[in-house]
Amino acid sequence: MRSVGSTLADFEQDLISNLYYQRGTTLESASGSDGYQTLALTVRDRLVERYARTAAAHYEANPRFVYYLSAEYLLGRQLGQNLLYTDTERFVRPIAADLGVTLEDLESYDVEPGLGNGGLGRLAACLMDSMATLDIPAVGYGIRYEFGIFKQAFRDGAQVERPDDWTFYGNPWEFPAPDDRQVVGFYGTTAAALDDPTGLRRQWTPGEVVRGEPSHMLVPGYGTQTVNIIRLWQARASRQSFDLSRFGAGQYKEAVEDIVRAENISKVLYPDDSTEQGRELRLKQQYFLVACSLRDIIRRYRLRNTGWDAFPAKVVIQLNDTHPVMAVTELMRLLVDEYKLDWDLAWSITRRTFNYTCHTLLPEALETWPVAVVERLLPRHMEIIYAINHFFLQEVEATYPGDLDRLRRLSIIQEEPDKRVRMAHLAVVGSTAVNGVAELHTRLLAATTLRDFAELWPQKFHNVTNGVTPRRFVRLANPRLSELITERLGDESWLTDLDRLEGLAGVADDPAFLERWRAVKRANKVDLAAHVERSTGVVIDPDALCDVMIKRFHEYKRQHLKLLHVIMLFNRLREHPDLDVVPRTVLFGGKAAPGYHSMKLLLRLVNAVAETVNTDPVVSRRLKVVLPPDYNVTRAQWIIPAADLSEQISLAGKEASGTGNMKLALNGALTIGTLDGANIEIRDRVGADNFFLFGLDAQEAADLRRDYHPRAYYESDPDLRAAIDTIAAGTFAKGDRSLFAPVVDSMLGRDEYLALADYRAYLECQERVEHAWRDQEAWARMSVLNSARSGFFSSDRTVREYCDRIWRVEPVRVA
Ligand code: OAK
Repeated sequence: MRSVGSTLADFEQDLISNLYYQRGTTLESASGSDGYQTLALTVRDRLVERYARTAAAHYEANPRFVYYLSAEYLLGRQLGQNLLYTDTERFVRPIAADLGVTLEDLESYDVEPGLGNGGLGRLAACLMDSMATLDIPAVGYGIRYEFGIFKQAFRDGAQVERPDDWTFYGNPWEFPAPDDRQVVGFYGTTAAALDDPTGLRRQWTPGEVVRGEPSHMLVPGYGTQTVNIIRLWQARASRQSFDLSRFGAGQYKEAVEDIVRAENISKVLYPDDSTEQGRELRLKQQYFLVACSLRDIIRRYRLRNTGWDAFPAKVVIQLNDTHPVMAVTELMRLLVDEYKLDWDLAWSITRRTFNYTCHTLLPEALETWPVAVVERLLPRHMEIIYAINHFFLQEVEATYPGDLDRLRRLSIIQEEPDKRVRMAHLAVVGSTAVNGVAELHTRLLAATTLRDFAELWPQKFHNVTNGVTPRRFVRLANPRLSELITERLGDESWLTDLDRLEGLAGVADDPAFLERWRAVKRANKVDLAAHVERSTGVVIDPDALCDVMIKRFHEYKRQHLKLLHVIMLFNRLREHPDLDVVPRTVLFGGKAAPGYHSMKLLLRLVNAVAETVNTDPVVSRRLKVVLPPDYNVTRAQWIIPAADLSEQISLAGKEASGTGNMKLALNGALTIGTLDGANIEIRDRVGADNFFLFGLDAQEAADLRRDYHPRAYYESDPDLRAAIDTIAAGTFAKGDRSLFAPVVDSMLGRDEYLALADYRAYLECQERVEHAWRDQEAWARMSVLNSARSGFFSSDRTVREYCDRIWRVEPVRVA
């Protein structure tokens, strides 16, 4: 086999050849898109070679593999990453310059695969990156949604959702693997298996069958030869689905009905679940992912192993939250019904194979499925769930004889008010290890949400604090800072050993270094200003404090608390035009779920406040508010390097971890935050002096919630009252008092997440921020210390902890 060369000349040669033979065009007639696709293919060739060597090394070593099952992956753009990981950017810049284009022009064609909603999906991508970097044999499994997370646009300030047709121009980064397709069944009936006296083995005859077709994306490690893959499944109708006779009879719609139904399964990321059909489709998606992936895992296992005894030694499956939890029942079904293992052995294998990561504390985010729906869609799986539950409750009964209430609380089946399957319970029962994603989160899981389980099986519960990949979120996002760090530390080894950032602490008092640190931040802010102007038309001042709140819009995250602060500043500046306040740009970024009406209204209010603030001749000299549309991984990479202040202001006890908080701290933003999620661990590390803490802690919040009267805060705090009254008066709606009335009503009525209770503390904390900002050198020092002491938040550390404590896997070096 011809191998790709490593010189500039080889690279150039391959570009020409790919342009001709893959794109079928010439230099003279190539479009911008041809240029991008050609470059992508040429870089990809370099990865393919490593992938082939990785596959060979893995085959040879027959190691224990990590299989990561996740309904979401937010990978971000691939071109920049793959240029970095193949060290070919140095070739591309001069070649592009010769051709009169820039690398940035070419990158603008690189479409980010938006196969996730937020934190959980991005974490999956960071962990995959770190696994490859640490040479851990791993495969990620997911769904190849035809339409990813919707594109957010604003019409009259209101969010409108546009479909994300991310593969419209083709995706050069994936390889279809039709030979590895799988067949998946749904619906149908079950019957007793004739050869099984226990009644535990049964036979399922599905009523509908679809194909799962895989393609894979390459996941290279940084500074190593390993290239792992993420295998994404797309649903296709089985080949018999096209009804030729109907088509011939002119019944065109009916002829393709089955095809449409099958292909709807992977049509869109999390379809609207506010209708019965929508909910069933979601469960169908989950099972589709699980069924295809497990068959593939077994296929891979059997390439090098026989029998089932070694299965849990060779296969560890990590469940990314509850979405893939049907895998527990599917593995049982495969082992018992299809491979004829007896129940106890199958159960022992299953339990030793799975682990479960929980990513939430919100009760409404804990999935449950109506028994009736599961029974219809997956009749055999429902029987298996009942059987698992039966044996599990026997175990509980033996431990706590006669404790009926505990049985009811622990049961996988919820009985009241309607019968439902509690997916988190199934996950815990079917797993060896269960982990939370930050220390506080794990503690609260064990004390509240999963308390009975933590009492029953304390040894099952672990904490693995999240992390982020420094390759994407420092090196790629912030090349200027990376260069300064590398120069200071002497080499680039910090990119795979992030604790080395501590070396920066030694120069945190060196005025010359601080000057350069500030110059980097300012240059990043100039870049961000250009992006903001392009996307919103608003001109922002690169010397203003860049105050960012970027995350999904959710009430518990409390974007409205930030907005109340903004409105207070607006009121003050209008009243006292000469007031000496720190110039500030408040940047929001984030989407609201299409059916989450209160948050969509809040987005609209943010836009309305932005419009009013930015067009006020007096106020806009010191304050700007922007909400660039369609926040995603690409935009995160533009915003994070420019941030001075990171808003992490969720109500304590609600944010499982947060990972944006880590990305921002690593890039030298100072955090203003509550004692929530990983904020606590960030503060512990960067030092209380370098972190702006405010607000109730989790215990205080839980106590206050029991008897809470938001109106009392409104009535006793003139600033708060003025801010809320400004909204109520229609100031941001051209005098219309009704448009934003629901926002006001929700704050004064329930204020579910205690924003009013934390308002005063937040304001005072923002005053401390202003005070600190006025001493730019001191601020820069705090900024350096934030980066220097955030090395712990590398996802490499996270993956090492999973490897040591949960997965017990060893690296396999690829030659
Ligand atoms: C999504 C769906 C269901 C349950 C949880 C999520 C989710 O995205 N959770 C987020 O996961 C991140 C990664 O662990 C955490 O950092 C966020 O705090 C959490 O909200």
